[in-house]
Amino acid sequence: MLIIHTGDLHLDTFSDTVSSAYRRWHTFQRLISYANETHVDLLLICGDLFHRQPSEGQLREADRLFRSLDRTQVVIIAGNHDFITPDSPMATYPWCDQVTLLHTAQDSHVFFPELNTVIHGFSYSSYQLTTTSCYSVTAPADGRHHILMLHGGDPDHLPLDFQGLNNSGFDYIALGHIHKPKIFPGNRMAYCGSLEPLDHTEIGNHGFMQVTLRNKLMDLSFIPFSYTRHIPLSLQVTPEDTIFSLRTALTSRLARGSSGDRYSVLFTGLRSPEISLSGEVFSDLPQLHEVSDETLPWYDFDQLCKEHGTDLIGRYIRTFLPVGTVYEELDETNQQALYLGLRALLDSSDDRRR
Ligand SMILES: [Mn+2]
Repeated sequence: MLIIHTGDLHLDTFSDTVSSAYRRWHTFQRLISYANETHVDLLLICGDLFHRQPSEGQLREADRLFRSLDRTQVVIIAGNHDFITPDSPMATYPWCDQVTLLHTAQDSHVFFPELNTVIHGFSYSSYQLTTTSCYSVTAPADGRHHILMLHGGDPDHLPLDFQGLNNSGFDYIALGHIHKPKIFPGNRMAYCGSLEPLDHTEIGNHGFMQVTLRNKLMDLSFIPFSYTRHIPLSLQVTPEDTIFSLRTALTSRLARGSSGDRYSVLFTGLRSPEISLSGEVFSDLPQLHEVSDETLPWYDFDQLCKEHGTDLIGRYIRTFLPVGTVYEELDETNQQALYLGLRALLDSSDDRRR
C-alpha cells in the first residue's frame, strides 16, 4: 500500500504575491498527477488545505482535481485555518466518490476494505483547540492497519503528547500544522510540512511524506516536491572585493540552484569603503529575494592616523587604538563603535570640503 501524506497547502493564501498562490495550486495539481503515475492508494490531507474557510468555488476547483485520480482514495481533515462550522460550504459540499472528509470531532474514521485499513481523524470546528480529549489515542488490535491523522501540536492547536502517540499502536500517524517537515524517531510519525513554502521564512526543502505499508512493515520517506525553495546564503566580503567580483561570486552560486530557488543573501565581513552593497546593485538578479548588508567599511587606521595627526579624527582613532595596539585586539562592540563613529566623522569632513 502506497500512501502520500500531505497538508498545509493553504491554497488560497495571497500573503506574498498572487503568482505564488497559483504556484501552490499548480504544485497541488502536480501532486495529483504524481499520485496517478505512481499508483498511490491513499492521499491523506492533514488540515489547512485552505488558508480560510473555502468558498464553494474553491471546493469545486479542488474536487475537480480529485476527480482526475484513477485509483487513489483521498481522506481530508480540516485544520485550524479551514475549520468547519455548520454554515461553511465545506460542511455540506458533495465531494466526488474518491474523497472522504473526516468531519466530526468524536472518533471519526473511514474503513477501506480492499486495503484492510482504517483511517482515523477529525476536523477542527473553530480556530483554536486546547484539549486532546477529542480523539482516541490507541489503535485497536484487530488485524487491520490503523492510521491516525491529526492537525496541531502547539498549546492552542491540539497540544500533543508525542511520546504517547508513538506508543499508541497506530501503524502511522500523519501530522499537519507545523510547516517544516519532520520525521519522529521510530519512523511511524511525521509532520509533512507545507507542500510549497508560504513565504521566505519557510526555508529549505518542502514536499510530502511517502509511506509504503506492507503487512506491518513500513517505509517512510520525505519527498521534496515544491517548486519554490527559500535559501539563506551568507557571503563573506573582504576589502579587496569589488561589486563586480561579488556579483560574479553570487551569480555562479545562484547558477548551481534550480529555477524555483529564492535566496536571501547576507553580506558579512569588511568591505572597501568605496562600494555599497545595497539591494539595488543586485536588483536585476531574479533569484534574489532580499539582500542584507552587515559588512563594515575597512579603513587603513595607521594611514588615517598619519593623515589626521591630532585632529578630531586622529584623536578618535587613538582613543580606541593607542599607539602599539591593533584593530583585531578590540572586542566586537568597540570594533563596531570605531567603524560607525569614524564613518560619521569622515562623512562630515567630506561634507565640509564640498
Ligand atoms: Mn494549521
